[in-house]
Amino acid sequence: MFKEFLKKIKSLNPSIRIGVLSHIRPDGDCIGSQIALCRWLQLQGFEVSAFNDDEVPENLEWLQKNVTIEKPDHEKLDSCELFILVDGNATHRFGSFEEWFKGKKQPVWVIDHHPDPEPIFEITISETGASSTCELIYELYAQDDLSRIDPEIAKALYTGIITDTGSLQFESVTPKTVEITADLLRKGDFKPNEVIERIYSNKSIEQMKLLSASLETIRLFNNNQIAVMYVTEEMLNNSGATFSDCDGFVNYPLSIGGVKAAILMKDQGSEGIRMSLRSKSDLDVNIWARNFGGGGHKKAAGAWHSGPIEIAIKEVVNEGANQLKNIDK
Ligand SMILES: [Mn+2]
Repeated sequence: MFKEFLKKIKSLNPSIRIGVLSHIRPDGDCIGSQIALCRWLQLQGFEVSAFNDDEVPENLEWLQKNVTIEKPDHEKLDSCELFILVDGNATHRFGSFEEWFKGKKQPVWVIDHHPDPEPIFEITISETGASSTCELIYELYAQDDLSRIDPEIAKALYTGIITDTGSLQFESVTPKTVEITADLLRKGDFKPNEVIERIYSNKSIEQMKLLSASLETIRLFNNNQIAVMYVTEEMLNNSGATFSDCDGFVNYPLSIGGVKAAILMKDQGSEGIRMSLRSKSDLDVNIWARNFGGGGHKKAAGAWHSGPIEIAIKEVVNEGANQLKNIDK
């Protein structure tokens, strides 16, 4: 999988600077894979810069030890001779980098597990069967030298795998995924609860109030097979929470018995409605989301609607119902 990657990277002059980017609105998998890849590159002797337009979420900040993720600017980007993108396969997922990169000549490589990568990269490591990008970065170490994985790297990779698989519960989890996490526990010399508590047990009272209000909005459609839940700016004001506090909310409507797919709609007023789509059936939310300017995986995707909320619910549910009809045929 990394044969060409390893051959090429080991032929580069190690004095060059490599820029590693994670996608906007970062999650555990992109931050974990970014840090573990940066460490691997540092161990090869390269100068490395880690970029993201957005702030690292508070519950992931602790992963930054020998690697600090910074906002890119033109000067910093200009100093890199190669870019590697992780956990996203289209340049628009990487914020201001896309605009800056227009007309530039530096090679761009990508390591990712989402379907349909843009055909523009010099090297594309695209494994849709992998649970997470962190699983792929572990594979990079495995194909080079597994003994390089120290506790910092192990925790970064473990965090990414755990957050991208709903704590090893999703369909994407294979025996290999579990074997990798076991090896990371061994190499990092830590207990699973250390990471789980840092990631999940730091919720705020504001977030709890927002969750409570959003649960009230759950509605079921199409013989109770499609669940919709929403969050509005007014609900944020009332609770004191922010839209980023909605992470994971979509799992509540999805967990209702008989529900095949769930949508969380974040109504951002004049900026439209940002949607998270989740499936626990054959309904492919990647295809569903593509009808609304988005995409992702079969079981998890994001999309957008111009609003207003009632129109969005109607149109999005209709599209999902049509797809369920086609599956039943
Ligand atoms: Mn991922």
